[in-house]
Amino acid sequence: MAAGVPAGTCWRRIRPLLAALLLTALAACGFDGPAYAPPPTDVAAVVEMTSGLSFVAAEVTIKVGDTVEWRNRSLQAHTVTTDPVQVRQPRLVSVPEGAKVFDSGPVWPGEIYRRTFTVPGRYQYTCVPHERFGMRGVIIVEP
Ligand SMILES: [Cu+2]
Repeated sequence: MAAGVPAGTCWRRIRPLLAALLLTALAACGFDGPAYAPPPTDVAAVVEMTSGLSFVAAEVTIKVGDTVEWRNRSLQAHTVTTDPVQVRQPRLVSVPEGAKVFDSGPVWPGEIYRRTFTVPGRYQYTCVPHERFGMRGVIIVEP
């Protein structure tokens, strides 16, 4: 410590700067919800992936040919998965007959995943890392 500078002064000066840096970093990670642009007009529904380990809304109804957009507004990666091979409880995921199963792979904080549904029916999906926490959703595609 330099002569004449009371102990703790340095820390008091640095602390607000560190706090600002931390908040900026957390915001960049989606802590406060990343700054998303509005969805394109061809997106029929937006589902948020939250820090509470849920999809909001958990159930969405769209028309065949519509696109759903998932937005990760949390601090951890999530997935949108209907592939029974990827999950612990295959009975909890499903797609209608004639539709292909899918897996978004990791959707990182601040990222978006979009999917267009061309086969009508009921799609039950889960988030692979948070399946055991009940992070599940349903897309109903009307003909
Ligand atoms: Cu998740």
